[in-house]
Amino acid sequence: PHLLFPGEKPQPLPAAPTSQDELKRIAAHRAVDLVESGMVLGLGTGSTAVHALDRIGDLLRCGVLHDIVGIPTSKKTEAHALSIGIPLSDLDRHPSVDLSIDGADEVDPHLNLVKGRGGSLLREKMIEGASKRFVVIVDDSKMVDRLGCSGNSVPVEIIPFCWGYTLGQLKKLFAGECGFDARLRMTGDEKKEPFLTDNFNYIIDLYFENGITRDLNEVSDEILRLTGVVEHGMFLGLASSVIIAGEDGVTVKNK
Ligand code: ABF
Repeated sequence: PHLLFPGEKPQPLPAAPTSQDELKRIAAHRAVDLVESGMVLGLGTGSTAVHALDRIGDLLRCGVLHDIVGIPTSKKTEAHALSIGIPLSDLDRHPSVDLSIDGADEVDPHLNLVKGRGGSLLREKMIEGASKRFVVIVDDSKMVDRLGCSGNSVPVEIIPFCWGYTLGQLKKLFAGECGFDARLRMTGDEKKEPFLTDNFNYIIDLYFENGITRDLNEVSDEILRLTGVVEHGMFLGLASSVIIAGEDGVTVKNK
């Protein structure tokens, strides 16, 4: 069932070529079709998730949806959701989330994800992990054969205390990997200040030349075992469905 404003006609898929942002919007709107009044929603972060937020805001404003509570996965999402009138809560007050909708940086054939290029991976993992259903929305450029092989990083959130030590520990963990690199994420005009997450932590970006070739769960455990590590951006087995928008249409993959 498609959620439509009163009098709104279902939109046919636009003729190709379609911009990447349009594909993100199409995937996001398809996910919002799953939202029902009364739900507790995990609200994702990023340029794809923002289309879902805007749609939910519009549907609330015109009364098609009501009694929605949103749990934002970042301060940026919190500010945007408030600006468009989505009532907000948190996991303390709503520990069980009905549905989370969020983007991803990479999706592998088993629906494992890399997330966190935007730096919000910790709150995303807490909220999406607490969700009965987690729907990922992507354009087809995010689909990969193996996590870490798109040239983008696998982010790891660490505590700032002695970050150089933690960086060294992570480098040691992957010393045998061909072409592996790990770098502290920097920000600012001259990229001289460490990027700070919403939780006042740092991010170390791991780069794998050929993607992660070892067992993902083992790699996850090894990273999490390092004491300075808070969380990493591999979301293994968490996604219930992935909605992929491409120029040929929308594909939905379920776990
Ligand atoms: C967040 O936004 C992430 O975890 C991921 O890093 C990113 C995807 O961003 P976009 O939709 O802008 O490509 O959900």
